[in-house]
Amino acid sequence: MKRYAIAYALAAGMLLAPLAAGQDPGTEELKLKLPKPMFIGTPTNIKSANLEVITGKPRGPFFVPAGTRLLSLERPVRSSDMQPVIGELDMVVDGEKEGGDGYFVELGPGKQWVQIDLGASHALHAILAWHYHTQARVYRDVIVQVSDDKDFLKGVTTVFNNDHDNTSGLGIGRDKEYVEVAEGRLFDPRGARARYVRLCSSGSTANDLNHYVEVEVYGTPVK
Ligand SMILES: [Ca+2]
Ligand SMILES: [Ca+2]
Repeated sequence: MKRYAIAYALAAGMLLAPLAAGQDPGTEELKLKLPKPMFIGTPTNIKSANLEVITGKPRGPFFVPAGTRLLSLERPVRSSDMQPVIGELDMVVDGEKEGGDGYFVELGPGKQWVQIDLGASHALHAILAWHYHTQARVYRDVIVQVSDDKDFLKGVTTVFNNDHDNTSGLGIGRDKEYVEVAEGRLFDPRGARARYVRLCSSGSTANDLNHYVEVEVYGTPVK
């Protein structure tokens, strides 16, 4: 076999590699390590004004550009509450996602945020958050923003906002509230470029405190 023939065969083989439904060429499925579910079944007793329809179905595959990797592991974390009620801020990015006591950081009452510094601007392709998944609850006013400005004063892209009545003052959100589950919530930043990722919340259906088990940010370097 001549060299160009081998090259042709390799190229053909790559083109013939099976693509999953809904997958674009040049993408791959985002592989996640998910924690054990802490409750079974579909919660029916949660009342909230802006709640999405609960299906109880798993998320299904999510595709990201080839070469996407986890950027947030053990990166520096800042917060509006630098002295958490329970736990430490570095628990947000320590890779531990299990439910239960000892795995979450608890921030003070009302509106609070955590912010992860990725060290450099990246093209972001997935942001996952686990607030608390030991019991079914809905966190209020969940807003996910990214920016190259550590103070989020300029160049801010809002990835998700379910503050439908603008209690946070960051603008009316069009997204729905959701019930926390073990697979976490995936937010799609659609390639937005940023160094910093900030997540806001304002208590939950359980109490007025704010919790994070883990946040994961996936992306690719900016060339
Ligand atoms: Ca953790
Ligand atoms: Ca609100």
